[in-house]
Parts: sequence; C-alpha cells; structure tokens
Amino acid sequence: MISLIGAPCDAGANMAGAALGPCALRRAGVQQGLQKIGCKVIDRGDLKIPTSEPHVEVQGYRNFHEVLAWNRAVYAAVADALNVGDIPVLLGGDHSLAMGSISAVAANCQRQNKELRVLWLDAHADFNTANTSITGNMHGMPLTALCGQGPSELTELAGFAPALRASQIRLLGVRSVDPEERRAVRRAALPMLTMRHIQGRGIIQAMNIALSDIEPGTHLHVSFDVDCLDPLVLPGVSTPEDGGLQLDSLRYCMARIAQTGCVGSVDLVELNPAADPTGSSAQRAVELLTVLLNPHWERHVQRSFDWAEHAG
Ligand code: 4U7
Ligand code: MN
Ligand code: MN
Ligand code: MN
Repeated sequence: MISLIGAPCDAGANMAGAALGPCALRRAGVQQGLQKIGCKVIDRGDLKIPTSEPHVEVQGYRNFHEVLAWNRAVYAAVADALNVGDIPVLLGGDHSLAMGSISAVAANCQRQNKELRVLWLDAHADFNTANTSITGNMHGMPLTALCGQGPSELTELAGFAPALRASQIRLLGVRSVDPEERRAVRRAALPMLTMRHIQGRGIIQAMNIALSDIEPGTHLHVSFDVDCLDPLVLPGVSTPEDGGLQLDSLRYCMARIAQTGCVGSVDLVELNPAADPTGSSAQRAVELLTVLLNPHWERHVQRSFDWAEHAG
C-alpha cells in the first residue's frame, strides 16, 4: 500500500509557494494516477504543525523552529507508514522535509537490519550548513544534517547520528553547487553524478553507475526534487537551474529505479505551483511518480528503454 503524506511547508525555501504542492499534486490526480497503474493508495491528508515562533533565525538557520516542527511531524508520519508496511510518499513542501522522512527511514532500516540507499534527484547538492550557505535557507541543507552536521535537534531526529553515511547517497542531475558547499562535497566524498557526467557518459551509463551495487533487499529511498528537470520542461519550482534533465531522460531514470524492485519510500518535493499557473508542472511530476512506482514496470516501461538506446 502506498501512503500519501502531504506536508505543506515552505519555511525551508527561498520563496513562498512550495506549501501549495500537496494540493496541486492532488488536483493533478496523484492518487488516481497511481491507482490506474495498479497501486493500492491511501491518502493520509496533510500534516499540521503546532504554531511555533515564526521566522526566527537560529545560528544562521532561517525559520529554524518551523522547519524543525515540520520535520518532527514528517518523521512521525513516515515512521507510522513504514511500521504498517506501507511505502510512504511524502508530498512536499520544500526539500528541508527530507531530514524528517529519511531519518524515519534510517531508523526503520536499522531496526530491520536492512541496507539503505538514497537516490537524490536534484539540480542542487543540498549539502550546505549555516556556515557554508549563502542564503540560510534550510532546503539547501538536508543532506548535511542527515550526515550528522548541524544542530542536534536536526541531526538526531532518527534517535542516532548520523542517520546516513555519504557513501549511502547517490546524487543525480546536479548542476548548481555553491563554492563552500563544493569543498564540503569533496571532503565528504559525496557520490555525485552531475549533469556534466550524465551528458558525457549518456544516461544509460550514468544509471548503471548510480544503481551498480544495490543488493536485493536494500531499501531504496528516492528523494525527487522536481528542479532536477530542465525549467523548460517543469517551470513550477522556486530555484530553477538551466541545463537540467529532459523529460525522456528522467522517465528512463525512473523506469530503471523502478526495475530494481527496491523502492521503499519517496519524497516528491520543491514543486511550486505559484511559479506555473498552467498546472503542467504538477501533471509532469505525477506522471514521473507513476513511472517510479509502477508495479508492472516490465510491461510498461519498455518504451522508455527503447528510447534510451536510441538516445544513448
Ligand atoms: B533545493 C542554494 F544558494 N544552494 O543553499 C542554497 F543556490 O532543495 C540553493 O535543492 C538550494 O531546491 C536549493 O540556498 C535547495 C542556493
Ligand atoms: Mn533539493
Ligand atoms: Mn533543488
Ligand atoms: Mn528548489
């Protein structure tokens, strides 16, 4: 069973709008789209947070209290879904929410003695701390917190820290890394397939590398920041970066990930409906999610593989 969990939060982002994501994704038919391909889906509605002190910066972390409250709520909801054996799909909301969702996944994997892998589809590396960040926005910091850097309220959400080692992460589609952030990425040896890598090797090779050493039984968490797509394909984001993935390429990535049979949890984040009045961005995001979660990938995604062989 797939559990849809809405988290209308944009406290971690550079502008308002990502909080409209869950509503726009529902309007684009996320539940019906998944049901159509044969998934059982329950929509658990939107999370709420207790009113906290708004807009306070704590040691360089903007809106710290709201972001923390959202992540505690996300942690609890994702943990509940995993406990009953569901696949939680977090409908964001900005990408700071991945601290809560992936902490819950890491705690669950530790209890069940399961390997955990995180595929991070993103234009950005999201590996800032308050010290390296230019903006102070926490949607650019989730991976550092998960790797144990930052305030303990965030790094210890899982009950232990770090929730993740850099070697468990694969970033895909990156094309914007801040100068200090780049140094941190190198120091941590964070595995990263940038757009330059993807354009150089071709998408087939890139996915071979990204998925190379996934053992059967691994829990694969896919953190899908929709700004990994080119803004011409998906304009509805708060932090657009040119030179992103084309629709066919990402469809192929999603199909390859589905083919592992290991997808155990998903974040669909950073959709900003206010930046795309046509609504096509939400529709594209939903369509890609249905490729990722297709239980019958053998029958349905052959087209995508044929495409990649021509393109690659
Ligand atoms: B997203 C940025 F400076 N690096 O830290 C920052 F360019 O979740 C952007 O990937 C972060 O969308 C983008 O603010 C966060 C900026
Ligand atoms: Mn991101
Ligand atoms: Mn991004
Ligand atoms: Mn963004």
